[in-house]
Amino acid sequence: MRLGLVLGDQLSFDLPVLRALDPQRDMLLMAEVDGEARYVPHHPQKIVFIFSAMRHFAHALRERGWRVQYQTLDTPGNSGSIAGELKRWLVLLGAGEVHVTECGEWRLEQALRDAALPLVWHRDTRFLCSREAFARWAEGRKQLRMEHFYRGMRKRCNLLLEPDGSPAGGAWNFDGANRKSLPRGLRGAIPAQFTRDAITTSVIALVRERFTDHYGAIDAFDYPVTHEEARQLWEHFLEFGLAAFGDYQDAMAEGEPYVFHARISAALNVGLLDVRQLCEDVDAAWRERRVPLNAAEGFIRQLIGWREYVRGIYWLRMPEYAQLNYLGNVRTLPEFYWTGQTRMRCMAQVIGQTLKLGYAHHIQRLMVTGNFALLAGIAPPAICEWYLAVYLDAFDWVELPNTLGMVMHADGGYLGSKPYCASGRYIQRMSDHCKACSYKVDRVVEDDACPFNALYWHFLIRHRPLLSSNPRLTLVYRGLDSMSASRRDAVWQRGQQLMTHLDAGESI
Ligand code: FAD
Ligand code: DLZ
Ligand code: SF4
Repeated sequence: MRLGLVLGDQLSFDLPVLRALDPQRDMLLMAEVDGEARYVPHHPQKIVFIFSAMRHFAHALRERGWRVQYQTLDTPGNSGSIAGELKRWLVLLGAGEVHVTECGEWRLEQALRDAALPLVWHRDTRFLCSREAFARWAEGRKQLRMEHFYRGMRKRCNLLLEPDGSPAGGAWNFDGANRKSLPRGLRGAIPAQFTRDAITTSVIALVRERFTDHYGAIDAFDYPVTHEEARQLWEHFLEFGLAAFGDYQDAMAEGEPYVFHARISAALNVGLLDVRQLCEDVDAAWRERRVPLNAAEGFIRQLIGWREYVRGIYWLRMPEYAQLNYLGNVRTLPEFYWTGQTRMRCMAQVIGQTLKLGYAHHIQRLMVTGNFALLAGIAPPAICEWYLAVYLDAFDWVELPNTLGMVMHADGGYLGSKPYCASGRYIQRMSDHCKACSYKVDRVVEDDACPFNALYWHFLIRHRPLLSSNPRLTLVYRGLDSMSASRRDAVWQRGQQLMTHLDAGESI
């Protein structure tokens, strides 16, 4: 008899381990363990989501004839770690081999490799680009660029192509058309809703009791926990969200946590949705003229471009990638990231919805909480831990390159060509938060001036030796140089004052 491991983010019926084993002869192991639930202070809804989806998947596997050894968190004898459970059940069941699918996270894969177990590894075919194929693509390239990778993927996957193989609409990228702010009076799509069954209700009770020390509310939990529910979420987006996704991809608005975003990342990352199917559905929606090309292209780029690209970089560069700190940041994470208590309206909105829902869309993560961390010089491990803890979709393979590389520029520009630093003016353009803020977005040095403004210039001044030769920052440095010396000094002083508040543990 062989034992097959199914992890909390491996809930797919076509998981390689399931294809390699025989339901008649072999046994599957699924385990809720403290080690995975506590290695960062995960949002309570993230733990509910994973445990409930795991329990539903175990049921579904049993219905398909599999024997599943399922350990709940409070099963007596639970060793508390995945490696510990494998060792225990290998002996108890007298199994000869343990079959495992590549892990999402380097940390866990290393722990399993170190555990002296008779492991048989399987490549995770749920991704479109294997670790090896990405390494071949990257070989010999001095700089990696997502756009080049993406074009290759479009051709390889035959998505949004004309019959002659050229890109639909004559261009690979319609980003220029995808930067509209939300017009007054237009609301985002109404989100799909899900009812809690007995399994989810009992998991909520367990998490409420056991994880009182983790930040984030549990009450609003409203996520799909089965393949059928995830499909409903996806179809809801195809019908009500996708057509406007392109235009308003970068928009933010008061009280609009989702705008026209799909909200599928958590379900996709744990295996409740299949990326190939999603891409085919979007391609079909465009061909049948149900959605415009800028929406279909924008969406597919996120899935076969960014998602696969960041995973490729993660596995190419781990473990040393996690240690990078190009800008030499050392500041601790301000307490308000965990409470939302700040006078900065944009930050309070994004952090508030994050604590309530375990969700924020890409521009909120990149240009609000990410931008602030970059400008304020937060140490990469501290901000990476925050992103890994607070979002339902967060797994190291996707969170780390996005945070450490894209947001913090801690890899020196390996993943993206320039830091996404921005002043309050960007947030003003893409949202209505500034109107409701007690800071003034058009001021820089005054006590009531938007903190993003002085911090932006402070960032550019203090990192001048590392950043000024970047051709994509030439104009920005020209703007800095056109300031009078006294103005530059006043801006620097205001930046210093804000940093002093942060270092004293005060909210701003
Ligand atoms: P949509 O905007 O509707 O996009 C559709 C899908 O595209 C997403 O579900 C996701 O699977 C994929 N996608 C979009 N952008 C990215 C990206 N940059 N990288 C990878 N996939 C992408 N995404 C995660 O899945 N897990 C994370 O831990 C995570 N951490 C992030 C941290 C930071 C600092 C930033 C800037 C981005 C992060 N992202 C992460 C990417 C992105 O923000 C989320 O995938 C997205 O917000 C999920 O919401 P959605 O499903 O509504 O996405
Ligand atoms: C995120 C998570 C949590 C909270 N709990 C578990 C768990 O108890 N059991 C499990 O198998 N997986 C869990 N996961 C997902 C794992 O952390 C994930 O499989 C690894 O990070 C590797 O990608
Ligand atoms: Fe955010 Fe500044 Fe606008 Fe306030 S004024 S909402 S801090 S960008």
